[in-house]
Amino acid sequence: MALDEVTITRAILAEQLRILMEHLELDVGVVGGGPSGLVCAALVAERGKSCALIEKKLSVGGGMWGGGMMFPRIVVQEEARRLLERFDISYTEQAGNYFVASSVEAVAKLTAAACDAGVEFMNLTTVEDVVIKESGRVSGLVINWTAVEMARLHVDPLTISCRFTVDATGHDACIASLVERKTGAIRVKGERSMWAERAESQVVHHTKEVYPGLIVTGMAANAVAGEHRMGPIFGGMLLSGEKAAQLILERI
Ligand code: 48H
Repeated sequence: MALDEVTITRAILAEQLRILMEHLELDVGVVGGGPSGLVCAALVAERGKSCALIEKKLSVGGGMWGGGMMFPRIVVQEEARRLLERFDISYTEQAGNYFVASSVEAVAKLTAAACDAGVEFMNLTTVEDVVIKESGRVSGLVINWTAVEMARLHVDPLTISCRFTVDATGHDACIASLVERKTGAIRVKGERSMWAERAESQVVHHTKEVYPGLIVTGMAANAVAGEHRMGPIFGGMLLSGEKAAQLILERI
C-alpha cells in the first residue's frame, strides 16, 4: 500500500479535532499528570465521568519518574499497598513494612489505567488561567500550548469547561495559586521542610475542595495547607488522588 503524507496528516487532524470537540465540556479536568493526578483521573473515568488530564510537559508522570535522587525506585507504605495492587504495580517488601516499586513501572501502569478508563490526555498544554463567573465557582480551564508560554509569545488561549477542576500540579499548586491571585479568597501557604511521616499523613487530610469547584490533591494539597514534604515516598500521592476522586464522585 502506498503511504501518502497528506492522508497521514488528514487522519491526525480529523481524529484530534473530533476528540477535542468531544472534550470541551467535561465532568472533571485534572491539571497535572503526576501520580496524584493520574490516580484521580483513572478513578473518576472508570466510573463513567468524562475526564481530561492536562499536562504541560511532553510526558505524564510528573516527579515520579525520577524516584529518589534519580534511582528509579519509589517507596510506598502499608496503607497504600492496596493501590499498588489495584493498579497491578509489582513491588518488593523491605524491612519495616516498606514496599518498593519501580518508578517507571508505576508511571506506566497508572497511565495505562487512566487510558483504559477513557481519560483523554492533553499533553504539551498548560493551564494558564481559570474561569470564575458570578457563581463564584471554578467552572473552566484556560489552556494554551506550553510552547507558546516557553517562547513568551502573545497568543490568546482557548477554554474548556469542567464541573470539577483538580489541582494536581505538585509543589507549585499552580491552579490554587491562580485562584489566590485572582480572587484573594484562598491562601496558598507554601510547602514546608522535609518531614515524611507528618507530610504523608497530612496530604490525604488536606485533599479537599479549597474553592468551589476546585479540589487540590498530591503535593499541591500540602503546598496550599503549608504542610511538609515527604521525599520519595509515594503512598500519600496515591491515596490523595483516590480521595480527590471520591470527593468528586460523591458530588456528580
Ligand atoms: C498543566 C501542569 C501545570 C499547568 C504543573 O509534581 P507532580 O508529580 O505532582 P504530584 O503531587 O502528583 O506528585 C508529587 C510527587 O511527584 C513529588 O514531587 C513528591 C512526592 N515530592 C516529595 C518531595 O519531598 O519533594 O506532577 C505535577 C504535574 C507535572 O507533570 C507538571 O508538569 C504539571 O503537573 N503541571 N500541567 N498546566 N499549569 N503546572
